[in-house]
Amino acid sequence: MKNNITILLAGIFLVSCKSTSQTAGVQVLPADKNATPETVTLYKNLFKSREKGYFFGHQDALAYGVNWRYEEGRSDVKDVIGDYPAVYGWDLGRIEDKADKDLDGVPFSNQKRYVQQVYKWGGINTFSWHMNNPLTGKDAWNNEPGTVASVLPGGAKHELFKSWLDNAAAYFLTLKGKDGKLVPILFRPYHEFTGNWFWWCKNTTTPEQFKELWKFTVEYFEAKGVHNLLYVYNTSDSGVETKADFMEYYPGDAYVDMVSFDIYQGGEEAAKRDKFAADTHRLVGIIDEVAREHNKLSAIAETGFEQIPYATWWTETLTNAIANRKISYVLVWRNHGWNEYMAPPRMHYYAPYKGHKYEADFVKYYNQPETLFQKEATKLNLYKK
Ligand code: BMA
Repeated sequence: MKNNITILLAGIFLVSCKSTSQTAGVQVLPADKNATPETVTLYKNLFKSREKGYFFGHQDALAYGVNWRYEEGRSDVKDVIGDYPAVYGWDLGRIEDKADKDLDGVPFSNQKRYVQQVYKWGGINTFSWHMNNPLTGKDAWNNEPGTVASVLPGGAKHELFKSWLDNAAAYFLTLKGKDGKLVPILFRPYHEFTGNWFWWCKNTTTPEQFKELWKFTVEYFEAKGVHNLLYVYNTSDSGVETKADFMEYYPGDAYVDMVSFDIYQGGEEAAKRDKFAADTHRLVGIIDEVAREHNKLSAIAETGFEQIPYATWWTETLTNAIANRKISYVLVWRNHGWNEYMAPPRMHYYAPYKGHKYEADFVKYYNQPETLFQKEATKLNLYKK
């Protein structure tokens, strides 16, 4: 009897520990201590919504799709399932030069309207930045050694780099909803840094330089009064075998709100599919563990299988890879359609469109209880306490 009571008391203790740590998760605050009330509320609600499932996201979802561009209210995802994604990815690339259009041709004036529309629906906006190389003036993929050193304080391109951050800051401060509030943004700078294809990647940048770059950026935006950002740390699948690899360039809990990775399936062969599934599963395990240990959110910030040439990619490959891990969202890359600039020129898209051979599988995926799209996001009232 005494033993039974001990077991019972131990059980009650364990249950209460578990609920305390979950509550602690909900109580954490964004890295930016002056984050706007809506940003804080979104952050807290994202912790809660993990219990319901994960949001589905699509890059440039409202701007264009396969065989269409700039049709108000249209989205390839919506054409297939009758609902929009819940997360909408955008890119700042070319804001450096105050260009009219982003690097993929979307007018910033349109992008801004889409961001406002998403906020009105109660969806989530996320931004990456394929920032040009400030040292050479070429694009983000110009991985000239020494570029990061050149933009840090004391570097030859520091002032130029700051002027680019100024342009981004000014733009972020124009993203206001009809309610006059700044739209909260999941901001994912210096993405995929464990690869070797961007100027901020680890092949040309030391951990100290990367951390300094990251902290400088966060502090610069804060000093400019930009308080509607949640900061998303993001690796590629490349270069990350272990949790230690994932954390090697981590700038610290005070500068990060969400941890994430990008991964793409590279081919149709069973071996490629199995590799994608195994790598994704392992990486989701790593971000899940890091998120728990550091009280952060986690996500698959970019993924996809170009043209989705596989009948059950959504309901089997991707679903099984995520399994029962608690992530906030998974976002698939853009539906450009025919892309003559790619080598070789080809159809470039990652979400299905109406008429896609395997769209039925996406409908099944949509109907899974754990995948959350816009209608669910609207119900969750992510910007309300
Ligand atoms: C790549 C491709 C490119 C695009 C870039 C940035 O994956 O989609 O066409 O310019 O992302 O969006």
